[in-house]
Amino acid sequence: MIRSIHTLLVPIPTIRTHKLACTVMKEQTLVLVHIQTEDGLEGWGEATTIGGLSYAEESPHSIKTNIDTYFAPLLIKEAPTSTAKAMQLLSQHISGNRFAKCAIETALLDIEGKRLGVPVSELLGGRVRDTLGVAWTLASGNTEKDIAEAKAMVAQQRHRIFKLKIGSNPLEQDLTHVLAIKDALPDCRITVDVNQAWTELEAIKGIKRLQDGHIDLIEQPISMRNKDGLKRLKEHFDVAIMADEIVQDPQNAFHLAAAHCADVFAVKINQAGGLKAGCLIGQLAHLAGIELYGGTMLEGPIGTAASAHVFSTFPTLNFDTELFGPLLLTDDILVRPLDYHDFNLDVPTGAGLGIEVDRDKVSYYANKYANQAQS
Ligand code: MUC
Ligand code: MG
Repeated sequence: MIRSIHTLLVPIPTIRTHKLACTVMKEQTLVLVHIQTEDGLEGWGEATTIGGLSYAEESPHSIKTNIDTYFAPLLIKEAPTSTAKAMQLLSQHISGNRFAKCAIETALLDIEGKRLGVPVSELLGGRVRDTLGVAWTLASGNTEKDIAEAKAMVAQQRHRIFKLKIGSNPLEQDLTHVLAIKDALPDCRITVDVNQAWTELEAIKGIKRLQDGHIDLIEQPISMRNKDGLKRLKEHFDVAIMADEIVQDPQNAFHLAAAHCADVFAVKINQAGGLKAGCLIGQLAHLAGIELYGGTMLEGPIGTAASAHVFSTFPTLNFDTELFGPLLLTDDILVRPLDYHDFNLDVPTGAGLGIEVDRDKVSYYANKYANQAQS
């Protein structure tokens, strides 16, 4: 039975400016959820979004406020006896708020795994892989800096798949940038994420040049509202077209999969509304013959560990993952950071999420935020 639910806003600076079509980030705000149970267990969950309200319809502040005001009182009052019952209760009484639901489910599964002595992956149907390939996003806004950054990543055996954030510059400038990076790194997989910035006509022009330049994957080139346009692009080009922002809860993913609107789905646990929802999307996409990619909402280490447990259960993961979120931050809030090596991330093996949160670090950043907000 749940005894308490606490939420914290934990902003951590990024190692460099991270430039997307929709925003420019200098820090990432983690919304942490800490749940304690009557029998003395505790679990951690995390929600993140990107650039306040610029990426999605929930912000760190709305996530915290809605958990404090609506989720926590409901869960304490109704006292659900399992994660499944708690999530059923939330879906009956709270519409939307998928990111907040994800944070709560993460903390509850962390507790359930600890109680049963098994990793979260085993509560989600079981892992079929123990390591995940991890892409890095080049988004400094400067071609030469991006090339130097990518070469350093390859030399450290950290990443050999690179995603480029484009769409905020004129089309020609973006294409020149991408093709220069592909030229400098011929042996690496290079993908682009347009974050919905192109019109369909711009996408036709842009994707043709990127396909000719041997770019491997084109992510969400046009508005998430133009589902038919995405399908047209998928059918017109050989290069793989990936759906990201448009893939939301399992029901919406089902319709996209049934209509085969994309070659690949980026699955994100926040966007899906939780870990089980993320697994469901992975399974249904696979059944529809759609390839899978493990996406990130630039989560910190708690959300990244949760995502890793989910992606470890996917039947196939041919486009790997982009679970680099913790590496974009200047500090880690775990006692032992997640293990990145040989171009991969190890899926944690301990009970629950298999991580230990550094409470001093969490308090330091949470207090810093609270003090800034007051002054
Ligand atoms: C997105 O749209 O995929 C993932 C990597 C990154 O840099 O931004 C995110 C969001
Ligand atoms: Mg994306």
